[in-house]
Amino acid sequence: MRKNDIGVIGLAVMGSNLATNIANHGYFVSVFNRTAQKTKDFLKNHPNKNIIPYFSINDFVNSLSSPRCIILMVQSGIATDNTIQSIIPHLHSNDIIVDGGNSFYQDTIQRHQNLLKKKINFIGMGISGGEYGALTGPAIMPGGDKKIYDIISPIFTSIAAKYNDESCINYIGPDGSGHYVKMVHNGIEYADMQIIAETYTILKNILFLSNQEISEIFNTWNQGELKSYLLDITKNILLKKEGKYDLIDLILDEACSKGTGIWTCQDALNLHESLTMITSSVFSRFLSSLKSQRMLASKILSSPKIIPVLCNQVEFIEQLRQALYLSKIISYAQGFSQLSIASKKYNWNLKFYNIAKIFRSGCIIQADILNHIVKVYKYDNNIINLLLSPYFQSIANSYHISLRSVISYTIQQGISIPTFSSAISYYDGYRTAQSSANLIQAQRDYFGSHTYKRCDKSGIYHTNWLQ
Ligand code: NBP
Repeated sequence: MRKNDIGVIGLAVMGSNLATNIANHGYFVSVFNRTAQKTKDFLKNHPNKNIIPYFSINDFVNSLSSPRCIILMVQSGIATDNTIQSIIPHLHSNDIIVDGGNSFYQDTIQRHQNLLKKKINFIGMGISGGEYGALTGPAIMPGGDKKIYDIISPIFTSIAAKYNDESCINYIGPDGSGHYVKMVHNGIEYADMQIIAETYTILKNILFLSNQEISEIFNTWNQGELKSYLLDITKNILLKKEGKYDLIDLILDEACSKGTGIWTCQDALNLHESLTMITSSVFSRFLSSLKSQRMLASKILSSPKIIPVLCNQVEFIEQLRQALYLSKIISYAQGFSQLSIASKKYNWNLKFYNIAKIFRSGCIIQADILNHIVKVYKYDNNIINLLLSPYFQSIANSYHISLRSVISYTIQQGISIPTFSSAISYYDGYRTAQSSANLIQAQRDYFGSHTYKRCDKSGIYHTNWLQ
C-alpha cells in the first residue's frame, strides 16, 4: 500500500492551508485534527486528491513513509506538548516531528532535548505569512539538527515563497534558533505596524487628511524605498468601505496580541539589548487596551492646541516619509542586533545574510529594505549594528533631521508617537560618545557602594560620598 510523504496535525487556518500547499506541489499529505469534524469540513470544502484524512493517530502515523515526518500546526504551549505526547507512542526511532507553530524558543530547546532521548528528531520551524502565505508560499525558518533538516528540506523548499526564483527558506541553526528568528521577525512586525499606525495618526490628526488621501500617500511611498507588504495592505485597508462608511473608522482602537512580541521584549531584557522600538510597540498595544481610562483621561487631562504645520504640506509629508524610513531602519537594526547577541549567547552561529534573504518574500515584514540588509551581511556577518554600514549610515545622516522635525512638531500637538520617539532616542543614544551614565554610576556608588570605573585610570573605585 502506498505510504504518504508527510503528515500535518492541526487543521485550523495555518495547518489546512499548509497541507493544501504541500499537496499542490505533488506530495501526498496525511492530515489529522483533534476535532474530527474540522477534518471533514476541511476536505468537504477543499477536496484535494493528494490529501488523505485520518481519524485516529495510529492510522495517521502508520500512513506515512519512513522516516515519518509530521508537522504540528497547533496552538503553541500545552496544545503542542499534548500533541507530541499523543504521537510519541506511535513513532519509531529517527522519525521526525516538525513544530510549525509559533512556539517559544526555550520550549523548542526543551522539546528537542526530550525527544532526542527517545531517538525522535525534532525541528522547530518558524513559519510566517499568515494563512495566505501558508497556502501560496510562506517564509520558513527551520532550526534543529542540520542532517535532519536536509532530509525534509526538499518538501519545504518547494512550498516556500520565492524571491527571484530563490526559496525563502534556509537552515537557521540548532534547536530553538528557528523559532527564535521567527519570534524576532514578529517583534519587528510589531514595530513596523506601529510606526505605520503613528504615521497614519499624524496624517489624520495633524493634516486632517481623509482615509483615501492617506491611502494615496501610502501608495506613492510604496513605489519607492518604503515598499513593503505592510504598507501595501495598509493602503488597501484605508479604502475598504462598509456601506457609506470607511471600515477603518468603525474599528475599535484597541490592539490585541498573541504573545510573540512580548517574548521578544522579555528576551531583549535578558540579553541586555536595547530593543526600544519593539518594546515601545508592545507597550502601545497595552495602552490602547485601556480604552475606558483613555476616554476618561481625554476629558480631564489637557492637550495643546493644534497649530498649523510650520512648513508647507508637501514638504511635511516628505519629512514624514523620511521619518518613517529611518525609524524602520532603526527598528531592523535593533532586531538584527538582538539576533546577533542571541546567536553568541546560544552558540547558534546565525547567518544574517540567509535570514534577511528568507524575510524578502512570503512573510509579513517583507520589504525592499531587506535587499539592503542582505547586501550588508553578504560581505560581513559580524557587523555590530546595521546603522554603521555605509548605506544605512548615509540614509540616517540625511534623514534624521526630518525624523526630529516630525517628532517635535507632533509632540507639540499632543499626539502620542511613542515608537517614532523611541527611534530618535535610540539613534541619539547610540551615537553619543559621552552619555550621562557617569552620573548613574556615581548615584549607585553613593547609595549602594556599587563602585564605579573611571575614564582617567583603570580599576574599580568606591568613594565615601558623605566625607
Ligand atoms: P490555532 O493557533 O488557532 O490552533 C488551532 C489548532 O490547535 C486546531 O487544530 C486545534 O484543534 C489545535 N489544538 C488546540 Br487549540 N488545543 C489542542 C490540544 N490540546 N491538542 C491538540 N490540538 C489542539 O491555529 P492557527 O492559527 O492555524 O495556528 C497554528 C499554529 O501556527 C500556531 O502555533 C500559531 O501560533 C502559528 N502561526 C499562526 C499564524 C496565523 O496567521 N494564524 C501565522 C504563523 C504561525 P481543534 O480543532 O481540535 O480545536
